[in-house]
Amino acid sequence: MKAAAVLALSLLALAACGKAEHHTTVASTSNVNGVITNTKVLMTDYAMRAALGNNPNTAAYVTIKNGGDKPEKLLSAACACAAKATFHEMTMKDGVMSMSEKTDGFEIKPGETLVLAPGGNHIMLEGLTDRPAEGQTVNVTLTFDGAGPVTLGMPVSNAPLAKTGTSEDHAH
Ligand SMILES: [Cu+2]
Repeated sequence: MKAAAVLALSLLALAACGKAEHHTTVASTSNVNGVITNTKVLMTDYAMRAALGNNPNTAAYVTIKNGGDKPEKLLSAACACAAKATFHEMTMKDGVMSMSEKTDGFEIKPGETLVLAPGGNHIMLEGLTDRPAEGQTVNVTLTFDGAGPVTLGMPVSNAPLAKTGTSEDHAH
């Protein structure tokens, strides 16, 4: 799996950060070849779906690995492009998939990975004030209880993440 290779590289970066962790109490972020590293959380495969027709909403996606030794909670998301950003959870009940708002955020245990991806749980951007279009990059800020706020420049696509299933693009 190419994704595993990316993760291994990210973990090396994380290990390096960990050694210097006592020098700073503020989570530092850096953007290296599309992989956001932070002292505690690693974010990959992030993207936003382009606004479609007159649809007032769209969705954004990200994969988050907790590389720290304490649980992290993804508390909220925000985008200047939308009136409101919420988390939506897809649940299968009696063979029917339904979408509901997850108001208490997502907990990510140490070593675990939260996947927000097309067809599954996602960040819902409601009441678009600035309609994201294919090819743009739009900032989304995620706030964690431990790692603090991290802003991701999300590439906008009509088919988000469709070609990044193996993350090869992120590895160079
Ligand atoms: Cu939704």
